Amino acid sequence: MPKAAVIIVDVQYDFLPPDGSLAVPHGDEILPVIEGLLDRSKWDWPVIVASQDYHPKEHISFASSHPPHDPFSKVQLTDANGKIYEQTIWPDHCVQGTRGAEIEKGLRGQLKPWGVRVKVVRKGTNIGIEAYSAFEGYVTEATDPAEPISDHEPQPTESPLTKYLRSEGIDTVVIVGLATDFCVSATARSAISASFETILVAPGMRGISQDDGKKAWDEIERLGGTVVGKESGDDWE
Ligand code: VGL
Ligand code: ZN
Repeated sequence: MPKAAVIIVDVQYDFLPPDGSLAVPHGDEILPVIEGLLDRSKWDWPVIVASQDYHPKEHISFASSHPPHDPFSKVQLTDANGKIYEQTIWPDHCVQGTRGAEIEKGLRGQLKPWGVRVKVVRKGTNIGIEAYSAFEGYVTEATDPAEPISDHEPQPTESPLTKYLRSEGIDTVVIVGLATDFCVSATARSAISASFETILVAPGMRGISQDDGKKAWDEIERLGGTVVGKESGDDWE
């Protein structure tokens, strides 16, 4: 029997219409899908993980840190090894301690009680490093609401989430959340690299760009993952 964890990526107010600072179009439509997935009378997940994009103020991914560049443009940055890379820059979002960073309330209610086998993974906490994948974050003992953490946590080198899932005997991950073309696809690619059987539930995710979201599904399938419910997922005009 496979042993599957569900990973809910970044279902936070700043990614949700109507007033998130980086609202994903139609992002709120995934809430009932996730509610169904977490219905304990239907499904019995041995592990549930919710990731939380959790940036310090002035994070490197914010356009406001790169004047005069506009949100959604790209800038060239230099990493710690002197390598130049391209980074899409965003409106300020998911700043630690703000409402926009909070996981959506209905979802939070369903995740209770936090603790054993229900974990929050926080990512993007290092001011100078972007982190899209939940596998680049910290497995926290966070309670509701968010606790403050240090602004300058170093990025973990080995993935705490991989370690945690393995310790629970998990071999399969079922992924939903926001946004398909960024954090969901990065999380799925990490999961595949770490040799987890990887399943995306298409109706439970939306992309910042609908087109790029669909390209991400193709890419995940090419890498060996599975995408279920494509026909009914993300089919708004
Ligand atoms: C995300 C852009 C910036 C995401 C996070 O959750 O997909 N996108 N930070
Ligand atoms: Zn972010």
